[in-house]
Amino acid sequence: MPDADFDRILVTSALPYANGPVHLGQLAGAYLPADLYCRYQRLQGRDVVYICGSDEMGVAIVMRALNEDISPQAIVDKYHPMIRDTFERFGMSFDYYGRTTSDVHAETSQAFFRTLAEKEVFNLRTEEQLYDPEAEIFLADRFVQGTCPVCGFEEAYGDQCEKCGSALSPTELIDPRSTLTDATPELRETTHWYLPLGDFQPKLEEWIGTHPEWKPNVLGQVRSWFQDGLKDRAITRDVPWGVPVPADVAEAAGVDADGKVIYVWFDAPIGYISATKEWAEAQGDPDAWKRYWQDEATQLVHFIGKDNIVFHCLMFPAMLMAHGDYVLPENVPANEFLNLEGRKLSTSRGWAVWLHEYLDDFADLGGPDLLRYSLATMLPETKDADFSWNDFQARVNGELADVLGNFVHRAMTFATRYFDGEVPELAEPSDLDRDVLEQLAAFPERIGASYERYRIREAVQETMNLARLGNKYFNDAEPWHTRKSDPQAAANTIHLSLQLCASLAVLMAPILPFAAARLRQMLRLDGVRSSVPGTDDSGIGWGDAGQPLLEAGHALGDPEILFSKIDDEVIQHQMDKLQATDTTDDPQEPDTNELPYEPVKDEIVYDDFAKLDFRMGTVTVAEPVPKADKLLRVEVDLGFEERQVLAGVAQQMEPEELVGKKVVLVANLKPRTLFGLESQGMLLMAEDRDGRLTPLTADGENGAVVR
Ligand code: B3M
Ligand code: ZN
Repeated sequence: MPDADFDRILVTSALPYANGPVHLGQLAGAYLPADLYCRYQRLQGRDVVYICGSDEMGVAIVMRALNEDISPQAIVDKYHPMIRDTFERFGMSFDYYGRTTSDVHAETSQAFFRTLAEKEVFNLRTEEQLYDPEAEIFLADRFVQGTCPVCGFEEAYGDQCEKCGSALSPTELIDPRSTLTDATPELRETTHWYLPLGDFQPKLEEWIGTHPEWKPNVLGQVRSWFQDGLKDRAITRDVPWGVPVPADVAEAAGVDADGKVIYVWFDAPIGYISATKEWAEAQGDPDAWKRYWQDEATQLVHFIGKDNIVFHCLMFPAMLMAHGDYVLPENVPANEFLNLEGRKLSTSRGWAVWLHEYLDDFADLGGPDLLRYSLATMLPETKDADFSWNDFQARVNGELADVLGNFVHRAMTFATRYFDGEVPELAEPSDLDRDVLEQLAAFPERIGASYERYRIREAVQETMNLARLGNKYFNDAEPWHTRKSDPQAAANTIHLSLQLCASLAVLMAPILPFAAARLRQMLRLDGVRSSVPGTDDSGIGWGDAGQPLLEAGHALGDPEILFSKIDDEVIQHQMDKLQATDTTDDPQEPDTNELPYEPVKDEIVYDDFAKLDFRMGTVTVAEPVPKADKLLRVEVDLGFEERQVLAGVAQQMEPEELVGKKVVLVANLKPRTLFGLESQGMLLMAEDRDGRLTPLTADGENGAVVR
């Protein structure tokens, strides 16, 4: 276990902007996996502090304030409690949930800024920036929109193009306009503090080099940033909302600090530190935060979504290195994105599922656990994943109800009916019984190993495998037969099934904390360590769950249904709701899901089909055709002869992508000449509704007839 070197674990989840409610995409990225991880670690008896809070500074808040026509303070005062309460209802087990408008945060981030300024880490630069003459304000980040210089998207923001993902600076935009007044901005001089990230690159590369165990999607992004070379980053802004640049620092630098604030991506990660300070204060141990941030025996883990990788793997670590007093993250298990019903999730287009609405809608239908479980099985850990309501229903009905709930119910009702509601005695176990005991013993470590490696999906699968084992064992042992033919055998089956239920009541607690509590109650299983903050490491813990936890003769509670099935109407209602809020109608970005399928052509007879001669071949040459920007000249080896084909794919694929590919060629098409070259056939391609082409390919030998 990697943690052997550590005495304590500090876990953070990205601080959500307090500019709207929380949706499923955020949950799947930074919150749910972290909560499972922390609950698991607490059951292990480890010293864990789990920190989060609302990100209440920055332009994202101001934009929302402008939208809702209220002040930034009113925005964060509206959304912070809403987010905090929704998380709580969902069962997020934060040790502390803070907010970055707190005094402690202002002091902490200003002190951090001051320390770096005193260490002469920053550069000051005076540059021309976009200024809105009507609003009399510099146009940072999202205050300016214009055409993306990379992809031509006309609504790119000053910090990023949402179409192609390029990171931009406001002055790079073509035809910029102010999002505040629509005025055309002018250039004016302003002075800002810069963090010279480039200077940190060698140290950052060396440090990242010590972490080959990080997730490949994270290392991949980090390496590509290194490859491009890290650039200086402005860490102050002329924005009317944020943590003010400390006046003493500005004065020492001879800069007018009026209206200048610390850039939100500088102060937000410091928010993790300020929240830990506030947690320590609330514990009555104000210095405790130092152990978690400054003692090398702390394992610091940041759970985030992939869009925050650069800040958590490069910028914040560089800040921590520059400061000198802090530990660096041990891991940053960032997740990819969650799509919704096959489409990119978009809050602005109403294509999202809001957590608070889910919690309201499913309050009497199974509550948070259903979503915790189904989302956990489909987390975008290695690549983007898709949430669909049909999957959700299938997970709940087919796994929670039919496997886990069913197993518990069979064991409990059998014990109630035939063993007076007590755990029967185990005597002279059969080979089957012994085998189950042996398998049970391996579960805590196996599931734990997945959590330790941040493979949360795998941990969930392994946990459900214990319920699967239970169901299979119950079926194979057939207690409904042995009850009459061999009562002790039936007693053994029920004894062991109840032991599996008890172990499940511990091991499923990270994923299904509410159902686990009900199961413990049903089993009257007391003394299990809690997976939420504020408990010590006494009691039945994770490792104990590999052994039988119930004594023979132990009195059980009444059987209850753990999970009910979700009806089709409930799912249909959610689908309708999603459609009703969807406002997608952006001509710039056609929604491929709504494009029509090409109609099927008129019927033919077999003889029509038999006239076509399709052959397998291998592409040996592919090259552009001069002056024909749509065509590639391709040579195909048909085994018995070579063919030259002109394929209209040059705008969609690189010649190199085709060379070496097995393709299917229409071999008896009358040749025709294009740009002076004879095309002797046609390559078969699959054309998606949006026009995307994929060559048809198969494994047959060159020259093989395709029919
Ligand atoms: N609020 C961005 C986001 O919500 C930002 C995260 C801060 S983590 C220190 O994606
Ligand atoms: Zn773009």
